[in-house]
Amino acid sequence: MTLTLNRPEKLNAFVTEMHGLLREAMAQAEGDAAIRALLITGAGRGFCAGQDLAERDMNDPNLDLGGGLEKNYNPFIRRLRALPKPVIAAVNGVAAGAGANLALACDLVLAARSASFIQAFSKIALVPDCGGTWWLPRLAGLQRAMGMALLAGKVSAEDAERWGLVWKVVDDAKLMDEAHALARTLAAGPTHSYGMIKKALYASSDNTLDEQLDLERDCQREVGRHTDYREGVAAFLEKRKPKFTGH
Ligand code: T3D
Repeated sequence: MTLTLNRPEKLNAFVTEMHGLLREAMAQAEGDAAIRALLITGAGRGFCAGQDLAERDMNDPNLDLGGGLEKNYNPFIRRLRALPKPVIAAVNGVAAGAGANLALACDLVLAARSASFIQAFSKIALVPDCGGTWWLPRLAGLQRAMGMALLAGKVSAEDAERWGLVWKVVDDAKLMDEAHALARTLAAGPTHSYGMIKKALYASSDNTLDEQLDLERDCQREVGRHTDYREGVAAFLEKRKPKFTGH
């Protein structure tokens, strides 16, 4: 399933209406067993410029940006990370603010060579959100996270790849072909075990080795009962390609 952020005239900056559409898309991705990979990209020349800055009422004495995160952004990020299916970001252009951190929330990030990542928040006196303060130091290290967050500069796709923020940079013209090919490959894979891989890897940075070994044991016990495991081993022994059902 492809989810295209579609407000190209404003670089797909988020407005409230988009959050409703994102909720519907997530419900579909979660509920439909035939959907075995989710691809997120942006329409036009940008991926997503984050929150639409014109949408907030600066004269509202009760303006509560935390409330907006709690209601819209945080549930979306949590659902993306918890989706037991691979999520790919195809970053086709600039990804700024919440847009950058939405991309980083995805399981694999493909970036067009001309794409860029901007932790734009401090330019408008905000702090990184949508999980940015959690995964920037984990992916890129504390110095680079600090530099990106304090200086809010543009990080090229190539630097982002070198820093571990991005799986792969591809030529602009090839981005969507590569992204669709990757999505098709993953959608034909052992979806149930992919879900377990996500669970184990995302838990790892908060676990001790002992806790992680226990988690791996539990995950392996579960996937070992799945028909996809039997199919994978049978296909190996019969020297053929496996046909995973994923569910
Ligand atoms: O409020 C809360 O809920 C708190 C949560 C916040 C989460 C956040 O995401 S905060 C960070 C918000 N994003 C930004 O601060 C980025 C703002 N945008 C930019 O700095 C630049 O647009 C870019 C560096 C991303 C791209 O620059 P450039 O030169 O390629 O494009 P542009 O000309 O600036 O933008 C094109 C159009 O999109 C332009 O509209 P116009 O003048 O042609 O009608 C521009 O105003 C609009 N646009 C871009 N980003 C936003 C935006 N409009 C509203 N909000 C935006 N974030």
